[in-house]
Amino acid sequence: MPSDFVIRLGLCEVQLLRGDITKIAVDAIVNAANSALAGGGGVDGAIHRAGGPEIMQELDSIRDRLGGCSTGSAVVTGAGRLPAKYVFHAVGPRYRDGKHGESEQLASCYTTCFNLAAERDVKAISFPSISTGIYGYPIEEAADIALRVTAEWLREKPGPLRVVKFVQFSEHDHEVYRRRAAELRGGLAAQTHG
Ligand code: AR6
Repeated sequence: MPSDFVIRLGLCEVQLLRGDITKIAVDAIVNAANSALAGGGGVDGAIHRAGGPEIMQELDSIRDRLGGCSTGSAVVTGAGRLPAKYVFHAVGPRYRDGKHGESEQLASCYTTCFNLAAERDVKAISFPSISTGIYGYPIEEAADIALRVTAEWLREKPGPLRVVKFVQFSEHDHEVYRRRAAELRGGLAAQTHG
């Protein structure tokens, strides 16, 4: 799949792609899960369908041990039949009005996944647009948070990470990400190199 928008931040390439995240090979695929780790629709459903039952079996045992996963955090499983080593199941916030800590919780999803990636020597990671489907987070704000947290992370502790892929399912969301990235590009690059 061609990557139609690329930002270089230090040693890392940030790509914006339109497509199905389950088809794109990386080391770690991020899922937009729920706090019960119970599976669901949207990208979560697609990941379980494509990855097979092993992923849910692992989540069952994590749920037995930990009770679930809090909003803004993530848990790790293998990737079953997906073209990856890991799935990071991140739990984004349900959007209410933006005044209930949603932006901090969404930012925390991305930071947690970057931390998990660093602990596992992940070189390539892919993110869906967490919380912007069933959970209703406005796409413009969510794209800004995703891109800013990424730039901040890559500036402070890039580690072994070399490729970050943001995968948008719809053309509309892809256009929004591209527009936000273009607007932020100068600032993001300056932040990272400056
Ligand atoms: N590849 C990439 N992105 C996708 C795919 C795909 N195959 N399928 C959907 N998307 P959502 P949320 C996009 O609703 O808002 C689940 O039931 C989709 O267009 O999947 O965080 C969970 O179990 C949207 O832009 O996640 C939770 O209960 C984005 O993925 C709840 O939904 C996220 O939409 C989480 O809701």
